[in-house]
Amino acid sequence: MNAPPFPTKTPRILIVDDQPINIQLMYDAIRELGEVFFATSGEQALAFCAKTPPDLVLLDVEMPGMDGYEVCRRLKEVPELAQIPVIFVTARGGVEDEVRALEAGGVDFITKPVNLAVARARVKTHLALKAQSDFLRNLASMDGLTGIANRRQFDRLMPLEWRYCQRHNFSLGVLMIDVDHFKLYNDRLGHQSGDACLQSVAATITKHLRRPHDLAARYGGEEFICLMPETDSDGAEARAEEIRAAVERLGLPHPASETAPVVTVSVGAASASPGEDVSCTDLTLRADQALYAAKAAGRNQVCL
Ligand code: GH3
Ligand code: MG
Ligand code: MG
Ligand code: MG
Ligand code: MG
Repeated sequence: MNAPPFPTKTPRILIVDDQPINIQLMYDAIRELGEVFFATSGEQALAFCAKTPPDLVLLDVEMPGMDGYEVCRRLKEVPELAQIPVIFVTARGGVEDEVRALEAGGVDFITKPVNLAVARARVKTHLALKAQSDFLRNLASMDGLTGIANRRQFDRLMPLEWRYCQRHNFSLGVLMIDVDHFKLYNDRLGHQSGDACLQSVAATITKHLRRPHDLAARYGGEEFICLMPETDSDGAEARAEEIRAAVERLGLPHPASETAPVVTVSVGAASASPGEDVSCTDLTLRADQALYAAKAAGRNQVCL
């Protein structure tokens, strides 16, 4: 395959086999194709994937303890790991074995003794496909103007974040952020300036969400939404105020705002406690109602 028309990082490949000699052979065949890691049991392989998901797994079928089929099935059960292509490598070359491997979720099947040129070619192909699908998945979840998560991604992640919080006994904080008098901004300065303004506001919001599970997304036109696990209502209000103040400090001149001479945002903050029986829709609605109150109270402010 030719070089892909998009940036790629060095792929990470995991070889799983209980026989060190097999690992060595496979390593020699594919080492130029990426950064290569090893595991000598199914359990070790799963632990490795959970910690640092690779871009491809070469998986032996027959291993003491957990066999390759089981390892693959378990990978496919975890949403974050299900996208990793698994190539089975096995001495059992029968049609039934091949079907079993594919049914377990494998993308390909290599029989031992391994022809190294064939192994290399297959690994190369599946790495290229993985890079392409990562790129497209990224694109589908990203807002084209601001580069932050889009509404589709937000709708997909919010239930997962809320479940994560409930499991760990965390509150979930939500912020709904809306640019004040943005229609007037466009009317006076043009849509291109409006676009640049949205990019600056999005970057400012992102800068203030530092924790790994925090999420900022473009919710609609000039509206943004943030999810902050482990954040109660006081925390949500404090973060909202930080963001509001930071946008004001950007000092983007707004020639027609009744609120301030610069671009400002109003923020609605809300949170749910882990024991609370509240849906994602209800929680978002709370933040939306708080935003409405912030607008009604004069804009450029935070309401809870
Ligand atoms: P309020 O303070 O009540 O929020 O007033 P507003 O003018 O900000 O609200 P309104 O909903 O009336 O207008 C939102 C404007 O946002 C209208 C729309 O043209 C603009 N807008 C939405 N998406 C984009 C975009 O991607 N780029 C630009 N430049 N403008 C956008
Ligand atoms: Mg084996
Ligand atoms: Mg709006
Ligand atoms: Mg509006
Ligand atoms: Mg607005």
